Amino acid sequence: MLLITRIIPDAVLARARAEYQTRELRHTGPFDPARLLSNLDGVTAILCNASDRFDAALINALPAAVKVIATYSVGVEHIDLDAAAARGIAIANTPDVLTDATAELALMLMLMAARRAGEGERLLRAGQWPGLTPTFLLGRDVHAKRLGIFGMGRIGRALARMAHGLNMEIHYHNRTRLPAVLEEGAIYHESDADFLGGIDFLSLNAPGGAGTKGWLNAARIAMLRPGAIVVNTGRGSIVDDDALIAALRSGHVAAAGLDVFNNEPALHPDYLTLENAVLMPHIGSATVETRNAMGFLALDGIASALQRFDKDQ
Ligand code: 8YV
Repeated sequence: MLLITRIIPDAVLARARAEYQTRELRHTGPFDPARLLSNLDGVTAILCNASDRFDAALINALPAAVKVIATYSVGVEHIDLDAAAARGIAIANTPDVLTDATAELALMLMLMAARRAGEGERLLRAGQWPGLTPTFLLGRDVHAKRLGIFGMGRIGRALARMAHGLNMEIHYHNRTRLPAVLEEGAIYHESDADFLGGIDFLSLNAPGGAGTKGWLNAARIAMLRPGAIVVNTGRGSIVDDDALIAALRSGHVAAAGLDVFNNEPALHPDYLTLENAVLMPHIGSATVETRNAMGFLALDGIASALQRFDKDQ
């Protein structure tokens, strides 16, 4: 039996029901481990979401029959991988199929933040457009500017390719330098200061977890050029919210485009007071095509894991 924690696209649910007996929690809001644990009789596979935290305590409480947890996400920092490995529980995620959709959203946030699109829309809807003047709602050019990508993985590289279309110069900072074939001309910076001091836009595309938690802090924000624009479609945990909010208030960071937040969905309330923050509710991969593809890939991962388990019996 396949337990599905959240509401998933109809096409994916239809395939899941065709392939498995399903138990569908259709859970919304904060994850409820107790509810999950009380619904696991007969379950061999779980399809969860990035907002469902499978810590060691929960994984150790799972019945022996559970052989695979598939997450409807590329990120896996919500799952204790060591605990799953110790239990012999396979983990499947959904890489690649969401790369371009997420990169598109990062590009959208760069453009919206630079061109003050959120402010413009709010002004129009509030009936406060004063009409055309040469200085009304001036933003900043994006074309031919310097884009710095923190986390030059699949999504970061897809964003770089899209930014080339705007004649942007690409810089990046990674744990390790990429081979030239993957760099595609992007300029690698080993040091934070070199990286942050030479860019106009910073896009955060690194994964979450302990290795990147709080990376964009007050000290690194101070290394950015005055007027830099920050975009985050990676994980909210990368950002020190208080530091970014202070920089947005001072104008040192001219604008931010944020799709991910610490403590989602309870984002830091001060973001809501900032006209120069463009805010999206974690919709990086949220297109019909991409979420279907993610679901099908997750089901493929479940099938592969169960086949491996049966073969090993
Ligand atoms: C998920 C995400 O797709 O893929 C990830 O890591 O953060 C999101 O794009 C989303 O959590 C699915 O509901």
